[in-house]
Amino acid sequence: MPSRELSPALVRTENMKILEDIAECLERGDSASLKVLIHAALAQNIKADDILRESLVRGMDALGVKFKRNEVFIPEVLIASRAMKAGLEILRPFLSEKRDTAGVTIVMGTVRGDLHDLGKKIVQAVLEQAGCRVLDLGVDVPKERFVAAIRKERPDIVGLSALLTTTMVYMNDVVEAVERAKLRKQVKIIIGGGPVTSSFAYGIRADGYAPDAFSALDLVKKLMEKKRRNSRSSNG
Ligand code: B1M
Repeated sequence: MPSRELSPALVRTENMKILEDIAECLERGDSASLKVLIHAALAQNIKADDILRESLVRGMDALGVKFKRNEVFIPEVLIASRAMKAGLEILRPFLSEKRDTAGVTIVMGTVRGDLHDLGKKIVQAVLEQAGCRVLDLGVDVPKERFVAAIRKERPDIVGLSALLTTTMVYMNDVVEAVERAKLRKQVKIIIGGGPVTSSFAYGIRADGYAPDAFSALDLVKKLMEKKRRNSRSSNG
């Protein structure tokens, strides 16, 4: 009797199909179908990390291309953004959990003038799932609020996000404000977002750049490990 188990190749094809369908729902802003399909994908044991990467982020990128070509407009993008947030909320508890950054406090915000927060929310969800305590300052955050949050919360890391070429330059203002407040030695500053690059990060004296949420987690681990090594060597 033939086995009723699907071959690995067929499983992969079925998984690809559902991931593509979720991305399409996102592009259409069809939250209801997107939620159903995400639950179905999880029930098929597709990893939440893969759904996030291959469906939600990919769908939003495809919409971004259409937005640039004037094939879709702000209302459609806003509806898709709402669908993305709904999808992220379903995935959040299932994102891979490696609690090796427990106890790390991170203050995050999208810098002044910039209202894009979907990427930041994904970074935040991945970091929280890994055990970090993340304090989200929201969007359009002026440098003074970052400085005040460092004084109040004494975070290990400050994370800045920007999606516009016109607002990424404000990250430099935040770094300078933290330096002027004489708080620079007590925090690491990491940056990310569409137009940002590692050479830009270097240029503004940030401690690192991450292109996506999972790389942000790796960067946080690397910086915290370095901090631990430095404090061990200065203590002994
Ligand atoms: Co805007 N927008 N938008 N938009 N928007 C972009 C960014 C754009 C590239 C579209 C385009 O032209 N192709 C373009 C910027 C061009 C540029 O500057 N080079 C653009 C523009 C022009 C604008 C407006 C000016 C449009 C207008 O009004 N005429 C306006 C500006 C408003 C403002 O901020 N002041 C505007 C408005 C909007 C909406 C409000 C409609 C909406 C935002 C809704 C929201 O966020 N709540 C929106 C959206 C959704 C987009 C696109 C389509 C998608 C962005 C997104 O959410 N991507 C975008 C096109 C695109 O990026 N393809 C576009 C999905 C998300 C998961 O990815 O944000 O890149 P991303 O985050 C990633 C990484 O970047 C990284 O990890 C995340 C997860 O993997 N990352 C970090 C992000 N932050 C990080 C921080 C880290 C580490 C990693 O450490 C701290």
